[in-house]
Amino acid sequence: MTSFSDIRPLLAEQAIELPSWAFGNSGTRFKVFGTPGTPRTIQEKITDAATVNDYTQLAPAVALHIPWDKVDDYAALREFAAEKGVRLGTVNSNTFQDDVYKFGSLTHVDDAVRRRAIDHHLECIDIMHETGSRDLKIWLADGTNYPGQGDMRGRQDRLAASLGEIYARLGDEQRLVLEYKFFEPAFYHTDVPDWGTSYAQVTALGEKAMVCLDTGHHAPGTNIEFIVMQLLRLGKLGSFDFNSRFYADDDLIVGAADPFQLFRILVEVVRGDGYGADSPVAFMLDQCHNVEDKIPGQIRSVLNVQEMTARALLVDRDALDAAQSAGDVLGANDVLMDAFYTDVRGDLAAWRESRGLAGDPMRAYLASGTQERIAAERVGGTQSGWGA
Ligand code: AOS
Ligand code: ZN
Ligand code: ZN
Repeated sequence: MTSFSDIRPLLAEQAIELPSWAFGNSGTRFKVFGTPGTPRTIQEKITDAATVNDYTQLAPAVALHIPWDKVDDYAALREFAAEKGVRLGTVNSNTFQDDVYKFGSLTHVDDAVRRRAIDHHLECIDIMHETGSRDLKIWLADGTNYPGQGDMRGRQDRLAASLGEIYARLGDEQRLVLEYKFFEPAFYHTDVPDWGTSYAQVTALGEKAMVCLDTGHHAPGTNIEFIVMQLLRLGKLGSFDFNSRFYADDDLIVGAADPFQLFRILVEVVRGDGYGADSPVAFMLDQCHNVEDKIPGQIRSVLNVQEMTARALLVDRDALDAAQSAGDVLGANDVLMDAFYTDVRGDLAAWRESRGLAGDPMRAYLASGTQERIAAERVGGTQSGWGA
């Protein structure tokens, strides 16, 4: 039987990167709601991310988005983050907002557009050298809306060539992670729609290229934990974008829609040695807050990941192996469900208190007055938002 005291040291190894854009306003294609206290600068976004880390000790890094988080002096930004107790993490490129990319970016038929998209990624790599970031994350909006609109084969070949140029610029310690998404904004075909395509593309590049799995980017009913298992088995799971979804790419609080799915994913992460300080898998959130406050929204998410990680670590592997080997269908299922149904909240609260944190970080944050203070202080200027 695995007990909570067995997993205590492992819990300290959890690190979840927060996306800078989670702290800006976001919405749907119908409306973006402004929220009092929303950051106006990247420094204020980093400050808010650091607040999440102060209350949880789970979020030591902030992912940047270029150009939304562009600054003149990245060394100064790196120092600013360090003063707040966090570091700058994954750099996310953006080839989905300029008119020139209407018909694609790294896959475009026009060499001039493709060149521009490649150069944007080279600029991101230069920035990564200054920020000290390891990973370049590429998510492409490339695709078509109608059968016949584009030559899917040609687009795939151009994608490979473009990625090859970007990959060649990576430093020894840097990596490229290629994110897949089955649809949206393109509705007929997407150029990197699934893990297989991402895997094929990154495998052709080399060891420093890996797959990024966004939990919201699959068709309903997809067995995501199977994909996690397979990518870990193949040594190609580079990172997660955690969020949850009810319908499409909803980018909701992690574990809000389906905590059991989050548990099943984390069980495979643990099983495949994807968890822990030495793991090559970066845990990130990719989440937007349309109607709720952003800092507590991020606190909720990292706590949900921590809670399900604890439950996944509690799975009694020996008992599970024995039941599986014996063909004990219901016994094996019982072992898994026992871990899932274990309420770890009390033990986690005590564990936090032993590390100088509030047992209930969410309640402590809400009682701290921070939300009211930033709402009062951050008047004037322009609130940041998805796309700005
Ligand atoms: C888009 O759907 C993807 O999830 C991206 O990972 C992400 O939302 C984007 O890169 C933010 O800029
Ligand atoms: Zn994502
Ligand atoms: Zn997404």
